[in-house]
Amino acid sequence: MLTVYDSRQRLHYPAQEFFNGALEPHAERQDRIDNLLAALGDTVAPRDHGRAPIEVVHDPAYLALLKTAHARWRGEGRPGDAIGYAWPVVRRRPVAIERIDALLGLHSTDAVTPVAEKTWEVAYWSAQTALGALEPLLEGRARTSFALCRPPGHHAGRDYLGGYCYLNNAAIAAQHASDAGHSVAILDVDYHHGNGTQDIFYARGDVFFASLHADPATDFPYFWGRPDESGEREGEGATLNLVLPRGTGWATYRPALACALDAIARFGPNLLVVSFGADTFAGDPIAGFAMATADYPRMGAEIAALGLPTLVVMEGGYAVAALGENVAGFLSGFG
Ligand code: OKP
Ligand code: ZN
Repeated sequence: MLTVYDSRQRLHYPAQEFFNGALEPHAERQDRIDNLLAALGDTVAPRDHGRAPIEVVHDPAYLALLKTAHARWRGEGRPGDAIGYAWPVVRRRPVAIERIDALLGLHSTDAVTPVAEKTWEVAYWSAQTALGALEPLLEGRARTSFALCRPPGHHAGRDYLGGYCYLNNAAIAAQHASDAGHSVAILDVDYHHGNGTQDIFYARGDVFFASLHADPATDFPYFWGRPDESGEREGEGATLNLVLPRGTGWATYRPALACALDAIARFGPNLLVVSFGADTFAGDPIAGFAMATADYPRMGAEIAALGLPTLVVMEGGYAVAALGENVAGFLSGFG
């Protein structure tokens, strides 16, 4: 399996996140990368596709903030990472916002996603990694490829960060493939709902989005991912949310996955983007499913049976010691 990775993705280290009411060490750790690299072997660095494919998906004011937030935060004399703590109340009228504290609230969904010194650079190269892994699929040089993205992307929307995500790597790659003339479906099998990806394509009928995830009634991101969210306007019917209870293992997961794969097959894409999170693993420290290491090759094989050129994009997975083995297992399912 072709694995694309840029070593600059290791530079990002948000120190802390709010977890159970206190600032705790951040779960999206640098050593996730080390464990993945040890299990996956050789990688190829992406070429630089530049900002253009990122700017198709993300808002310019948001990108400008992401790039400057940490320096502005420090410029105001604040220690540590830039992190929002005040958000515009739902339905608050639009007002001119200048203050960095307020801008962070305007362009974020939560206080678990700090902007650290290198966040822009690292998120940029994570997005380039997704584009770099897509390239051989577009050129017909490979059937499957793996984008070893870090930080993850599926909670980031057009103009907001959240859920450890800054740029939506899967959406950027899907959009780029769509712009190259492909009919694209996105399958999100991270433990958490891919709210950012859903939001980006919600009103579009040309990109299909299906997600299997923990019930947002009990799990992050709480405000998105319910089964009645099915798209809007031209996008009506092009979003599919399948909600699973805590404790879900392969026996419960498999039929739901089959349902998502059927829906994707009916949509009839010619390219698949998989947002893959290994946080469905039983040992994950922040999640509640019960998937075993031996289940990941099965999951990969079921998805591979669609027979589509497939870009696998790394999302979550926080049981660091088992991460590489679980991801390598999933990729092995593609043969
Ligand atoms: C990012 B990705 C649980 C708090 C959850 C945020 C989780 C972000 C997950 N008590 N905190 O989808 O893996
Ligand atoms: Zn996740």
